[in-house]
Amino acid sequence: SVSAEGFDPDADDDDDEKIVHPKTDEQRERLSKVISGMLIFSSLDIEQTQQVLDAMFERSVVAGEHVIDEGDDGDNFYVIEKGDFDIFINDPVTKVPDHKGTYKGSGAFGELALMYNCPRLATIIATTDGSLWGMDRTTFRRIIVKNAAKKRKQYEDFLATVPLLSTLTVEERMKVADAMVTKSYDDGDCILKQGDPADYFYIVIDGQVVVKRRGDDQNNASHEVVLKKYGNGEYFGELALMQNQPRAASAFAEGPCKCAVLDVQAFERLLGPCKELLMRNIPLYEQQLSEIYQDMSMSA
Ligand code: 1OR
Repeated sequence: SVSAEGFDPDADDDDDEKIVHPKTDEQRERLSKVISGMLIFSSLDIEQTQQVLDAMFERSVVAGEHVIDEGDDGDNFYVIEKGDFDIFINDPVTKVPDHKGTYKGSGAFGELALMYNCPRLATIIATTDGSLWGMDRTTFRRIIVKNAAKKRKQYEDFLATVPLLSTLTVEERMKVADAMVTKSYDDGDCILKQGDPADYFYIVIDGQVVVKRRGDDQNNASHEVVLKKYGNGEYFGELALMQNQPRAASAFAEGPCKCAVLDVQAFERLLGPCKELLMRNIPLYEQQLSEIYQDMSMSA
């Protein structure tokens, strides 16, 4: 399992020579585009983002290539520009690789061994030809891990108040903080959209979120019903992730709001111990939906 013991970014020498991989304008532009929406880079300042752009290097892969093997030492962190990649973890008893998930054309991997100074926790295999951007271990620790230390402080108190996470140990909650990113929304912004593929899990930090579902009534007219409102410390977006289905409803900011966001891999890796709590809401959603539609057909 992951250990947070190696988490000491200050142990790395800050005066290290900065690593620069020269790039054409075209490459730099492509890389900027790839990293612009990525959670892991979203809290970096301009200077740090420049250093990331300088340090990253392009790597092509062919279908079938092992980019990372579980148990190896961690050298690089990778961001996907193109291509699909399977995630395997060896069964602890039989040692047979178990398929745990897939990156489809986007995402990032290889941060854990660098973050926690531990062997690789999973095997990543390209299932198509593809293109990656890599970042060496030293740069990753200097920039990303240093930022993660700040995030632990920032999220520590808040996460301790989230009921869903109450069964986690302090150390488990710290790892949730490491993987989390804050996203801010203005009134009316769509946070996630019904029918879209599921990518993130959300906890409301501040403000209010309303979840609405579009459906057809008996006359096939489509309308939107409010399913639920969420306030501080409440979570949403778990249903599609757990059921591996498109979003069943849309979520909107009601007034300005802030959410803490986890990607699907971090959700599966870190919230396993909360699964029972997460499952509890699922029958409630179904019941609530059938009640809403019953009411509508009665009043029609
Ligand atoms: P790494 O440096 O350990 C393998 O190298 C990478 O696979 C790892 O960082 C993550 O970026 C990525 N558990 C562990 N690592 C995962 C997982 C994962 N998913 C992606 N990686 N899961 C746990 C399953 C119980 C989630 C599977 C969806």
